[in-house]
Amino acid sequence: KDKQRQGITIVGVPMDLGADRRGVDMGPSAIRYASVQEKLSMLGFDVKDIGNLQVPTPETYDAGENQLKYLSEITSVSEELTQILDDIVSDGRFPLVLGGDHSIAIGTVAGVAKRRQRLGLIWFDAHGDLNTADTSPTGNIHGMPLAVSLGIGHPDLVNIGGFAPKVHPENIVVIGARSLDEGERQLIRDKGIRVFTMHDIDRMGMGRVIEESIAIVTDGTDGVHLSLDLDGMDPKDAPGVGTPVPGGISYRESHLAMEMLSNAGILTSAEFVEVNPILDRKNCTAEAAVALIGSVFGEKIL
Ligand code: B3U
Ligand code: MN
Ligand code: MN
Repeated sequence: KDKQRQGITIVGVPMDLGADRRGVDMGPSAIRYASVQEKLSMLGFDVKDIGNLQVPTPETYDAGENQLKYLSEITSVSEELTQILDDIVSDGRFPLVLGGDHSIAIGTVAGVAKRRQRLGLIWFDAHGDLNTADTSPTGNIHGMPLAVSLGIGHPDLVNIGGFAPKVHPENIVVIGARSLDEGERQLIRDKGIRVFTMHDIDRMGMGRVIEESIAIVTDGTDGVHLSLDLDGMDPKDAPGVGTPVPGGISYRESHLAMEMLSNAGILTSAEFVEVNPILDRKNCTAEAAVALIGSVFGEKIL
């Protein structure tokens, strides 16, 4: 009943400057085409789509510094996104952000953390996104947003929104990791970040992984953000992503995770990123995203 009145505000960020391939900028359109608004309305929410942020086209800019490609363009979009997210939260609505590459999380997390004492963060991803300019094998900023949110990285990114860090290591879980760079492994050890790798998911089962995750992200926090990179899923189920890694989270496991998060009623914001329609099969990755969004917002099998 409560839920019936809850407002959700959708914002799209057609960002591809943080990845090194085009196509992910069409992610928000693909997810809308897969009927995200209809799904949420059907579930009884008051849904408002405020459209897309303006993102510069890569061909019209110089990538700049090789280890931080498009740093200044990504910085300005992130600042704008931070402001928009802060406004949505201040309105008492649930922000649902559609990407775009994962560099958009820098702005999303900044915006949702702004008025909170302590944010819990669930990072669903094949990767750690814990690189810095020094450790990145690519210079692509979409491999850095979790480090940036922890206050580690280029000061322009780290200080977006005028405060840092946005999250603390003890309130973060990474789920689905199976491709980590050496610098990321080091940072995970140094900061004591709880990473549920595919190995852990295989051994423990997704049910226990989510139970433990919920305990970690709710311990002393006043909000929980879900940052879901579709490449966390297995490429068989979600082929439309820029950097597919075999051996991922199955379609059902990912739904179980979302259903359990929904039942726990802990999420206060969410984003779905890295959908690349150019690499997809008949929009099935965007459709998977919308199905997961349904589960996040309480869609039940029975
Ligand atoms: N860890 C690599 C690859 C990568 C990260 N995120 C995605 N790919 N999607 C990097 O470039 O940092
Ligand atoms: Mn990612
Ligand atoms: Mn990823």
